[in-house]
Amino acid sequence: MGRVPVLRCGERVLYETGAITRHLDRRAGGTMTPADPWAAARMDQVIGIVDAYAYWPMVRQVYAHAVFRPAHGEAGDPEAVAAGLAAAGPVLDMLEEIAAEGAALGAERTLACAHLAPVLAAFGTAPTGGAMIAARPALARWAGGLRGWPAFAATVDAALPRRGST
Ligand SMILES: N[C@@H](CCC(=O)N[C@@H](CS)C(=O)NCC(=O)O)C(=O)O
Repeated sequence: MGRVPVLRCGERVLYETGAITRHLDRRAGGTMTPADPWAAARMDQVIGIVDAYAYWPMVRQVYAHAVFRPAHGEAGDPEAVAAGLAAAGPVLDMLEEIAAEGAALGAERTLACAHLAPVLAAFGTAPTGGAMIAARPALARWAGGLRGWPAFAATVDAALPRRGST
């Protein structure tokens, strides 16, 4: 499909983010997958929600057109931003419900955190996106914790152009 990420391990090639993160976690002993079946199901549910409903509107429509393109001197499409913001609302509501239940949170980070963190961070750099996250208290707490996650903080600043930056 001409997409990233791709993991190359010797002769083997693996693509699809969820397959890559699950594979890496299993190789490391599964420390980012909860042992509790419901917590593991919530983790998988969040990964599914991000892939199916969140990535396109929140990253490819809102972040790409409100933040990334302008930061690179290209015009964003306001209609794409508006469509993305409209589609993001119900997605954030689903994530808020899961975050409020707490099963996907806990003291330890799960693969759901790894899947969700970059999408929330990108969406949150758009002003309306940040406000939409802030309006959902449990999700906002989750997003705040993810911003302070050392593994995430070590990569996000280099990866995400900020609005108004060059
Ligand atoms: N289902 C794939 C989607 C991967 C994907 O859409 N990657 C984006 C970047 S995050 C990409 O490569 N876009 C390039 C393009 O669409 O041309 C996965 O979960 O890995």
